[in-house]
Amino acid sequence: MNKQWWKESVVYQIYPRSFQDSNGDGIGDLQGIISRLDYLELLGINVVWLCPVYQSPNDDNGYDISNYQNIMNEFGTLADWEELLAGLHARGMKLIMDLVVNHSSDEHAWFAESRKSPDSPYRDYYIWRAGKDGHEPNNWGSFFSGPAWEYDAQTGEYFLHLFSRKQPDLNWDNPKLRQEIYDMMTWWLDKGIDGFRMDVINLISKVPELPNVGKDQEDGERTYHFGGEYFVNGPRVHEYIQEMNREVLSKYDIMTVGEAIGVTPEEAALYVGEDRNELQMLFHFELMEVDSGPGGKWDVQPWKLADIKSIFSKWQTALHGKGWNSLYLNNHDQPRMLSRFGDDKHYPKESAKMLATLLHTLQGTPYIYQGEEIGMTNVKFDSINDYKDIEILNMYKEYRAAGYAEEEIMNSIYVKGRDNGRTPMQWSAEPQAGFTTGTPWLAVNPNYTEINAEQALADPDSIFHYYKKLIELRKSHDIFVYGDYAILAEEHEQVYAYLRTLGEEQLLVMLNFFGRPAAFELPACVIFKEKTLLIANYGVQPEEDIRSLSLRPYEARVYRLR
Ligand code: ISL
Ligand code: CA
Repeated sequence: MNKQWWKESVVYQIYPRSFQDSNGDGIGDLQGIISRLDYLELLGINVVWLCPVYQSPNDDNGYDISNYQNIMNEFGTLADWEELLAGLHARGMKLIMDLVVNHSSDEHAWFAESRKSPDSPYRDYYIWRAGKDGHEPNNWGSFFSGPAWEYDAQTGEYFLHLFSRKQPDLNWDNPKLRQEIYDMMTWWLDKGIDGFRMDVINLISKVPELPNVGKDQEDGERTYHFGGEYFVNGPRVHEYIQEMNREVLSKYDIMTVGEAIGVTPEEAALYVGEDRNELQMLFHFELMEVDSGPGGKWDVQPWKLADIKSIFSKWQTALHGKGWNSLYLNNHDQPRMLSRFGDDKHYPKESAKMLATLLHTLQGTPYIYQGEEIGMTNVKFDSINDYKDIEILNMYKEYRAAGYAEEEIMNSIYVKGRDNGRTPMQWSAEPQAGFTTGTPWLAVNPNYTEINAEQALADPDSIFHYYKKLIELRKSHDIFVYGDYAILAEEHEQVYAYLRTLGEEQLLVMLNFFGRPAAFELPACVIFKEKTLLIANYGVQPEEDIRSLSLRPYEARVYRLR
């Protein structure tokens, strides 16, 4: 087994805008994060992934960067950032930064130059094309609704934007642009950061002809389609990431994780294979799609345990000994995992702990998203006006225009909207959950009076303390990190159970995914002389026979077998 610090780490993701406000303007900031470092240290995490803190007009909350080498005014200064880095390092924690280089902001100096003239030396930093018959150059749609092209009157051409019109795609086929990015990455690494999370990194290479998706829409109104076949894992993506690795990443002892929309485990192995010299981990999206119907993200369907099991099993097996998994069930783009995969009404504590047990007992590096460790939930605002996310607001307009009922749209937003994960961190039962003394940029979830960190710290049986214990177990037992994985009783309709094996030792994990008891027979192939209970979310009699048992609602148990 190839031991690495980043395999043994637990990562905590911070969405700075919503973590802690220090000056009462309602926006989380760097000094706010600094004031909470003791909390992170207590939890026991090793690495902080900081979502973008660079200068940005905030069309997409920092994922539209206008200056990669400075800090957003609302968040503080470079000096504050240095203080944060030093504070983390002093406590033995590391920092990874978000790298958003599929696109920049349209307010970046490169784009300001680029749009001036077709002869600008920066023209080719972005993807410009002439229109076709008074239409966009092709029929690709943006991830955030509408076309993926914006007409720019100054030169009479269109530029490509896979995300918002204020996020023009960078042209990775231009070696000068690539060098600028590598220099910028080096600048941050030389400041002492410990790695990068790379935003939609598998979209950076586009098929140069930028072909239409499906048939040309000659007649009638133009419609826009997902053009993924021409930019997901595009033709030169591995060449570019290998170059980035050679020029930058390989020179440092760092951690890298790429966000990769639409990758299979086979494709993932090309990015994270240990012999590939690219990245170390990916965030894949298969689990994030288990509750989507044929209509896509907003077409909400119930998930099936069989799908969850088969997706985890597939990835655990495919990357074993070859690459490394990242383990997550929510982030700043996703609904809260407790509301999505657990039961936030009847069994919040039990189900949050059960899901945590899953994430911390598989092979891979677990990622905790802020608030997950205290059981934060989805939110339901009455009006669309209370929402702030560009994806939600654009989708709302599009679906309204297409004639969908208000109620149906709001329901999709309640279940899937990104603002579910972006409501302010709930620190205490004080006004605004202790997040701000002012008016928060996005309203606090009204359940903060019951669900908050202060309460969680005071209750020894809280979700927080359970996370802390899981993290300690992972740190003190190699088998949690390196053990190999075998699913048990695959067909069981209610229970997800598996074995992890390392040398003579085994871990037995049993998880009831539902709010009703589940009878479970341990398969005969599991043989042991001794068993020790390492962690559970209910009281368990140590002498209990585990060959045949009834698991309580959302019960989770982890045994060490010898
Ligand atoms: O899941 C999604 C598709 O509907 C989106 O929420 C998301 O845009 C996608 O997962 C890509 O995410 C990343 O890049 C975006 C940014 O808005 C997200 O916050 C980021 O994580 C563009 O930079
Ligand atoms: Ca602030």
